[in-house]
Amino acid sequence: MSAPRHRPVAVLGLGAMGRALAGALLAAGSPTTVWNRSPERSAALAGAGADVAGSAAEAVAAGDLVVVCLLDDDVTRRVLERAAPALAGRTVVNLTNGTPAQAHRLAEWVTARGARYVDGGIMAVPFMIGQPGAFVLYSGAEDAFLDWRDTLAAFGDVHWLGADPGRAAVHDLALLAAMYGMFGGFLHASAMVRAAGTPAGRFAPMVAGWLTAMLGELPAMAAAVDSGEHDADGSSLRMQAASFGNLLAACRDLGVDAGLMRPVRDLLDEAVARGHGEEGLSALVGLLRDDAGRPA
Ligand code: FVH
Repeated sequence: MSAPRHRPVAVLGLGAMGRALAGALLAAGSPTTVWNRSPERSAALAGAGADVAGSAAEAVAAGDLVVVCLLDDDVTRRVLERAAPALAGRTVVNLTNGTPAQAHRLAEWVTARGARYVDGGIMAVPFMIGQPGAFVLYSGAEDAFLDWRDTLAAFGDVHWLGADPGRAAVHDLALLAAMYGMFGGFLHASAMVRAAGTPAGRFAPMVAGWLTAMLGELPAMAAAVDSGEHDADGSSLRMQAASFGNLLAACRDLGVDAGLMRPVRDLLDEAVARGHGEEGLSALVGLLRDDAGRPA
């Protein structure tokens, strides 16, 4: 059974995201206490009904749920250390971007202080918080998550990923990798057409149409990645490796740095050299490995 709403919540960190989170909690009716290193950032939230704490420890003491959204793991750890004596009995939901290893370490540290730990990854930018399309990934202490699920829904759709506290972080970072691939591709493409005289604004709808069509390929590509059956479906890696050279040559001619594209060329060439030339693009996943040679 889910717990009643409107229990007291504390928000540590009032950067662009922390302010959006605190605003969403207030709008949903949660009594909210906020703390930030630079106190001036709390003014608008105070006007919207937030209590402003003078220290992180004071804020933690005021909230049954403590939502943390700070710059990074180092800052989070330092802020929570200052509030450590107040942590027992509370639930910490850490929405600061971090790695799975950081989530594991913090979960252990928070749990050792008598609190429950849920790690989260926010898949939204600040203006999207509380709006359709925003979602947040969670993993860690399931009882704590279920206890606070309705309150957390103020931020956006909730996605539970299980008891391993690192799972939210790895999915968050993987989704960011997909996003940077897309935006990096768009910026590279824009540099090319701008060098040829087309403004990015005129080009963007063309990119949107193309990427939307390509998005339709994702389910089949995912099935290929999972099964290891990399059918070319008319677009072999051999063909793509041959035409990719044109992309790099055109960049040279246009005076556009091809730094974002060269790793793709290298992967295509390596795949062909290893005998995967008649397979499809999904086969590249088998070549993604770290320096120690561990496969993706
Ligand atoms: N904004 C976004 O688009 C993304 C969306 C997805 C999630 N990320 C992550 O959210 C964390 C916070 O991001 P943010 O956008 O709020 O970041 P800033 O506006 O830069 O605010 C940073 C807050 O951290 C505080 N802070 C920094 N250093 C310290 C410190 N040494 N001691 C105490 N607090 C510190 C800072 O305080 P102040 O500068 O206002 O005093 C802000 O509260 C982040 O992990 C994103 O990756 C956002």
